[in-house]
Amino acid sequence: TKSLKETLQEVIPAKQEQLKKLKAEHSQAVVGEVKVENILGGMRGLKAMLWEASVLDPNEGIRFHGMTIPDCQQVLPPAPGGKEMTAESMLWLLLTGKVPTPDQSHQLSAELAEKGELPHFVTQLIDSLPKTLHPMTQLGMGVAALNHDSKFQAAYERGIKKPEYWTYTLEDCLNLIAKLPALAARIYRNVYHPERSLESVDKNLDLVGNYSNMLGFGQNEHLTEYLRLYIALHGDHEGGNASAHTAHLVGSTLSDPYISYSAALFALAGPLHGLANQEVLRWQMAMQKEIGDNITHENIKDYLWKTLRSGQVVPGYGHGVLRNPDPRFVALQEFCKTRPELQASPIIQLVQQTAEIAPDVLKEHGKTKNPYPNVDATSGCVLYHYGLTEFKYYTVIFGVSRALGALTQLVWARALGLPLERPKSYSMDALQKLIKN
Ligand code: NMX
Ligand code: MLT
Repeated sequence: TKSLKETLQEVIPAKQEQLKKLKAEHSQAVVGEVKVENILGGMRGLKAMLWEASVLDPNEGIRFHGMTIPDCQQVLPPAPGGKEMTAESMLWLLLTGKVPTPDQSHQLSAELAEKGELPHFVTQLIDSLPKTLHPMTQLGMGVAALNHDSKFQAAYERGIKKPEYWTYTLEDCLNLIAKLPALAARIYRNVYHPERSLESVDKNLDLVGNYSNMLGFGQNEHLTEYLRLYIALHGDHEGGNASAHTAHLVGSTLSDPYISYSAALFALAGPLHGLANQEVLRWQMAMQKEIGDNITHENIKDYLWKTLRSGQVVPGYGHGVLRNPDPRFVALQEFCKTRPELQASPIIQLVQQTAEIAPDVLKEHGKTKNPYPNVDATSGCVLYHYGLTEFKYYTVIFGVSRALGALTQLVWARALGLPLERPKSYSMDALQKLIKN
């Protein structure tokens, strides 16, 4: 059985060749134009980044190396005894473009579990932080601190050559992904359950099996399976989303993967991006409190209008690229349908009812280009139902997941020798001059 590194070694030369050819034969080809609206509008729609592992279609959603979510659910190996694809099999696909065998996926699980414990100084650092510090800030700090042991940084200081960059980057990326469950679970324990002891990494479990176990939910196989699906699905969403883009930008300076991904986590921690999943639960609970037991179509509609009239966004709705319901939302909703206890859950029912009503309200409101739910509209309610109720923690789980895609691209950026990212900016005066010319 070929290892992940051996598989990558095999696929890299063809990709390097493809890049060389693109540069040699098509450097001057035009694939779009830059309008003033792109510059003023957060670069929305601008075709300006190379990103290998996934491409987002506005109507049909994400494809990982050409595969839809249902395709992945069909072919990516689950954990022993489980049904949902594992984080490891998604990582393998993202990195190599190939579907791993169950053996390869389990080998990767074993490799990650082997590297999964945190260095002592990081546990000390995390334990010293106030419980009131947001879990995402703690996660970003812990990830940044792990760069103490960066192999890439040490090798760069020694003076390695460019073709060697990717191997050290890969080593750092795998080390980081391996340690994220212990780090994220420690933050959860410290902030919400300081009385609990923490499980150590079990060498026989997959990454998410370990994460669930360390969070204290190891006995709940349904929640563990949900987390597997959640973490695989949130892994990558092409390159332009704020967190992935941040990792790419920072990584392009040859910052090591730890500090590059730490920066990405702070982009994820904004309410227009990953923090929306925390906001959705907070908002749905406030809705439930206001409506009480009398949950009707009209009451939900009124609450949606109240939110919009107060000038706030409806969290979990809209998207920078998507123009249809997010297929990740659909896949997580399908998970709810397979289990009677989830279908009977009041919070899950409320999320479902809201998703039926909100698009029409948002269309009538007339501002958002996409009135449909994104993944954050539903990702938290299953966690809540199964007892992971501390929604300020939810973005941390997204942060554990997004490492799969953002770090994959760091490996590819180094393997392809991609340059420092440095777009051109203009002041309004300079832009006006440019328009006149
Ligand atoms: N509720 C109310 N207004 C909205 C919403 C919404 N859910 N979505 C967009 N709008 C408004 C938006 O604020 C903007 O208003 P204005 O012209 O006054 O600035 C207008 O509609 C046009 O925005 P769009 O071009 O449709 O959206 P954009 O690409 O700028 O932003 C989001 C995309 C996702 C930031 C935006 O839809 C939003 O704020 N959604 C709510 C927060 C959310 O769910 N974020 C999670 C995204 C997914 N993720 O995990 O990262
Ligand atoms: C994501 O998963 O990163 C979000 O859906 C936001 C995006 O793609 O812009």
